[in-house]
Amino acid sequence: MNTLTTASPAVDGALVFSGRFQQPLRVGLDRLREYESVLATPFDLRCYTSNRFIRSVAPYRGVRLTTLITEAGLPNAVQGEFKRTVFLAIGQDGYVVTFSWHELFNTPVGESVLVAYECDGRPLSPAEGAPILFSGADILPAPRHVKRLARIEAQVLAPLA
Ligand SMILES: Nc1nc2c(c(=O)[nH]1)N[C@H]1C(S)=C(S)[C@@H](COP(=O)(O)O)O[C@H]1N2
Ligand SMILES: [Mo]
Repeated sequence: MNTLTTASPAVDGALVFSGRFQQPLRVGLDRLREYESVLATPFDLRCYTSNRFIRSVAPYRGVRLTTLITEAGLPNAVQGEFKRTVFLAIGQDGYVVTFSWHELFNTPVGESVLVAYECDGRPLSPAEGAPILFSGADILPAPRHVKRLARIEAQVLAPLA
């Protein structure tokens, strides 16, 4: 699948890949189902700042973030620059969390970073937070449990002289 658009602001429920990808990509909530899906294990949502238990979350189904990033194309204008790429995951409300290329593609953490569109066998609606990005291997999962994920922005860090 190859959905080419401009890097325009996200419309309702659409996820935009912008910045230093080889091509901008925009994936609507329905289109997420067209990719290979992964079923997550249930987990407890806990806030990092307070350790507060928020709620137990039934199994999510979603597509790996790495699958979508690979479709948008990692930056490769300069040899190896993908290895100094960071990805900002941005909610519709402007909430931002970070991932590194190494973390996503070169550690086990990346295998459980999903863009979820289903929970407990039921489709998630935008009102319920869809699409939800979450990192299933995090110690305290709430910070990187981004509701209403709107954009993934690729930034290539400059080499240090
Ligand atoms: N879009 C978005 N997602 C977010 C946040 C946010 O501010 N915006 N806060 C995170 C943090 S720090 C916590 S503790 C939980 C809070 O989850 P709740 O709103 O379901 O209680 O959401 C996480 N996901
Ligand atoms: Mo939090």
